[in-house]
Amino acid sequence: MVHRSKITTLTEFIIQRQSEYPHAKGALTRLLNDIATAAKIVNREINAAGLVDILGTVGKENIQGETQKKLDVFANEMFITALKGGGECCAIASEENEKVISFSNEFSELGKYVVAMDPLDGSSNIESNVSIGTIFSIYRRVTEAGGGTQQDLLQPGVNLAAAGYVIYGSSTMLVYTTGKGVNGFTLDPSVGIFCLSHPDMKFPSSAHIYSINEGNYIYFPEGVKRYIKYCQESDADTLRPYTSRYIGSLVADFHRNLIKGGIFLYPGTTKNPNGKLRLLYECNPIAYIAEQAGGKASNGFKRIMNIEPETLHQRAPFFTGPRHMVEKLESFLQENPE
Ligand code: AHM
Ligand code: MG
Repeated sequence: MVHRSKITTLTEFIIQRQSEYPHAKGALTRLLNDIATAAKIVNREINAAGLVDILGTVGKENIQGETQKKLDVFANEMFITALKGGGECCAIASEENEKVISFSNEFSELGKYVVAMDPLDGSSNIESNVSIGTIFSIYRRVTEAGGGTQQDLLQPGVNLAAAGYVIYGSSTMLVYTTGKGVNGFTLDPSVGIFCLSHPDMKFPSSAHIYSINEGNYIYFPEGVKRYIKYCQESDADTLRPYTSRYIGSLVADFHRNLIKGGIFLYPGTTKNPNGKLRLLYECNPIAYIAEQAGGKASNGFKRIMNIEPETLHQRAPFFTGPRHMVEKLESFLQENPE
């Protein structure tokens, strides 16, 4: 007879976790559930992307000057709708919207949380069937009443209440943390339920991957150039030369590195000194997960989660992975200041 171990669903898991906080009223649980529900609907559209008229662009640019894909717009609307209807979130900052979306209806303005998100990260990969993701940051609001404001969203990563990502890959997973470790849930598509598949995720000690868009090499700071050469040198004790892996989709690159062990690098360049990735909804949530998985996230000189944000869409150089790899990279940058 085959014995199946108990299946723990995402909903069961977050309710169990909530019971560890005697004063919790379930608001964060409901908010995470709202995100998971929207993610399932986005997942359905992504899976059908080749079948229905959803590939391609809508002929507009977002605030970053990037062409919006139809799926970007769909995912953005879906998460906004789910969070607005859920009542726990009083404002959203999204990669796709220039300004904060404040929910000032009498239902949502009581929400204690705000969410910063990249609804569809890595969207340049959509047409080629490469993994894409959703990234989210959840903060407690700091204003007292009414719809949430920019002030609620311009908080450093150290104030995060929760963060996570959804990866739409060969399977769909939701990975999140509330500051008590990192747990991963795989969507069972036959029943539409996220089930705990990766409890207490940690970077493995045998890390040997580096992930960077080396096509930009000539624009990188000297410290990064030297670190890349270090990764390529032979040294059995440190598992070098490392393997190079780069998808061009932050969630997918980070997720692989979390499971297999590797460092992700998106440095500043001579053209873009702050790099490409956005602090509030790309760097901070991934940094929180990295730290909770025993790793580190830095802009090369400072912990990402300590950076005080000044604008919603600000960017930061981003290096994340196992602690020892990020610290090695930092030493190269600090020895080679520009
Ligand atoms: P996006 O949010 O517009 O999709 O851009 C972010 C993506 C990340 O997923 C990825 O790490 C990076 O851009 C790749 O950039 P590049 O193509 O410059 O290597
Ligand atoms: Mg995006």
